[in-house]
Amino acid sequence: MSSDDALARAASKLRDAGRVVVFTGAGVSAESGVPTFRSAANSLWRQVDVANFAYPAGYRRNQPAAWRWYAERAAKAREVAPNAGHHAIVAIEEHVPASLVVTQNIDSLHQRAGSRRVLELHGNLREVRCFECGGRSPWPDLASLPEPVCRECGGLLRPDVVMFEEELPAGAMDEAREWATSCDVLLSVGTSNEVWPATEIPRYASRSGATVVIVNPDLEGQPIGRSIVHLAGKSGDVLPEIVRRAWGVDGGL
Ligand code: BV8
Repeated sequence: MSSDDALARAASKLRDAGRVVVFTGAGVSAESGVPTFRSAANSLWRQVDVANFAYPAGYRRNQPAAWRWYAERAAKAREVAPNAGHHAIVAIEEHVPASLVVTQNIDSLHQRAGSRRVLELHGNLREVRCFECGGRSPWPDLASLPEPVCRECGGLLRPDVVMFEEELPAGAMDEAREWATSCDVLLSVGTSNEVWPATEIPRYASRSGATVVIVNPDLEGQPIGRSIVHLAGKSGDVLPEIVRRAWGVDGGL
């Protein structure tokens, strides 16, 4: 299928959809300047050893370096801005009767672009919490702390993200599955599909008869199938184009 045919098919399915899920990964924020994890030269896992930062045991052992690494990411997330891809997703929400953004991202860019229903599977960089007492604080208040020590109990502070080997927020996968198995279209944008259980979400949709539209410059290893449409390209280019074709509006604003 040519890319023009694929774009036309995706736009047509979206225009006729009553219920849409937009499932996103780090790639949707790449054009905002947020590093991805595994793809480009600037990917995070090439800079640090994930075992020492994004696993609880490694995080506890590797202080204050791991705390500072997350504090820098939280500051970066506050500095960057949503891109045309995030804004096109908001345009989709405005034109579809029911929609949900299910994101693996922790940068809050969907919310800052104006998305109203965002399900964060892997937590966020807005807050800090204590490993011991669970006390929470907004990150900026604590970013300058040299040591991540909880003021309430003296415990170790951590970002409010889901690290590897930690459970996702209670009910998150249930809600994601309920939406994925009842939607007409699921857009999978900017994810390598490497992390479980999030990686199951496009499969739920495809098995339930939805059209799955995959947007990624690198389609290698992405799911294939009769109801799966591949759109090669950056989300900041492809998503506004789909919105233009579906509803004749400039979705990337
Ligand atoms: C759990 C938060 C139960 C922290 C993250 C063996 C096999 C399979 C699974 C496992 C296994 N062993 C263990 C597991 C389970 C494990 C897992 O999946 N491991 C992986 C490494 C194999 N999962 C877990 O541990 C989960 N919990 O299962 O609990 C349990 C209990 C005890 C023991 C075991 C299990 C928790 C998972 C959550 C982990 N937290 N991050 C932080 O961010 O620091 S995961 C991390 O990866 C991020 O959240 C990220 O969102 C996520 C997925 O990555 P992507 O978003 O897809 O990003 P990536 O860089 O990979 O890809 C970017 C894509 O964008 C690329 O395709 C690129 O081509 C594309 N792109 C680039 N530019 C653009 C673009 N696309 C569009 N436009 C562009 N411009």
